[in-house]
Amino acid sequence: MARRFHTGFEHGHLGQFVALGAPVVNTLHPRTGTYALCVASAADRATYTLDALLAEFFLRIGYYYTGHSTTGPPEFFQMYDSDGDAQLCLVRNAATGLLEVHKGSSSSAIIGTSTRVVPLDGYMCIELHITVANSGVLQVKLDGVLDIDLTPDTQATALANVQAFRLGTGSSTGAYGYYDDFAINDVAGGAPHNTWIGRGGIYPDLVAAVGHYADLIASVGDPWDCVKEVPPNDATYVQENAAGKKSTYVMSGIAPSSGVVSAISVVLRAVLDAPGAGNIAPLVRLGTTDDEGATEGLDVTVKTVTEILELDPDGAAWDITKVNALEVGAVVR
Ligand SMILES: [Ca+2]
Ligand SMILES: [Ca+2]
Repeated sequence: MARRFHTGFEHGHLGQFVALGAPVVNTLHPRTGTYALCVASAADRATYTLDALLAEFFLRIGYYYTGHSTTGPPEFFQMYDSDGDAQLCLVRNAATGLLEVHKGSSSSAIIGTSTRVVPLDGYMCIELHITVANSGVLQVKLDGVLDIDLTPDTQATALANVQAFRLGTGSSTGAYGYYDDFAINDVAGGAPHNTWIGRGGIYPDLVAAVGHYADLIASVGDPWDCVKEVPPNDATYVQENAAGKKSTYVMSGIAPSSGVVSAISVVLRAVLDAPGAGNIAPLVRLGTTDDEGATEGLDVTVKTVTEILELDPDGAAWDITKVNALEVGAVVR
C-alpha cells in the first residue's frame, strides 16, 4: 500500500472525517468533480486520521483561500503525530500571502517559506514531500512547480511521524476557504503510488443501475435507487443478514476522457439494524473478475467504509476504460 487515502468529497459528506465547528461539503467551488470542503469561519475544521503512522509521505491538497480571521496566523492545514500533538502546519502569511510551513503549530518556528503567493479566490495545488525527522526533508510544489526544497528539522514532537490531518482553522484563528482533491501517498511500493501525487483530481463514479449481483433487498422500490443518493440518504437502503450475499451496481463512469488513473477509492456506508455481530466488505467487479475487500466490522452507528485499490481486480493498472466498466457494491461477511 502506498496510496493511503484520497477524497474529492464527491460523496457529498464528511463521513471519513471528524468535524468540529461547522465545516460543510458543498458545491460552490469544486476543484474537480461536484463537491469540495468549505471552511467559512474560525474553529471550523475536519480531521482525517490514518490507520498508519507516516515518517515520510507525499501529500496533495487543492486549496482555495477566501480570507482569514483578524487574530492569529492564517493557518489552514495542520498535521499531528500519533499522540495528537502538532507536528507541522501550513499558514498563508497575512501580510505577504506566501505559504509558510511551521514546525509544530502556527505559532511555532517557520521552517520554509514559498516564493509564490497563495492566491485569493482561486485554487492552488499544494503538494508536500516530508520526512519527519530532526534532520528532515521539506519539499513543496505549488501548481506543479518545486518552490521549497530544504532539509530542515521537521520534527516538533518526540515522535517522528504524522498520523492525522486537519483541514480548516485552529480553535479560534485561521484561514478560510475550500479544500478538494486531498491525497496521501506513503513511500512503500512503486511508482506512481510512492511519489509525488501530481496535479490531477478525484472524480465521482456514482451508482447508476442494478448490476451483476442483486442479493441485497431494497427497503423500498429499486435497490439501486436506495444507494445512489449523493449526499447519502440513510432513510433508504439495501439489506441482508446472510454471509456471502452480495450486490453490485453499474456505475455512471467518470468525466475525464483521457489521463492516468493512479488509484480508485470505494466508499460505502453500512450499519447494523440491531446490536450484534455483522460485517461487510467492499466488492468491485470488472468483466468477470470480482475483488472483495477487507472485512469491516459494523455496529448500530452508521460507518463510512473506504477501500483504496491501486490495481484493478486482475492485478493490472487502472485506466479510464476499466473504471467506466466497473461494477461496485458490497458483500455481507
Ligand atoms: Ca471534488
Ligand atoms: Ca439511501
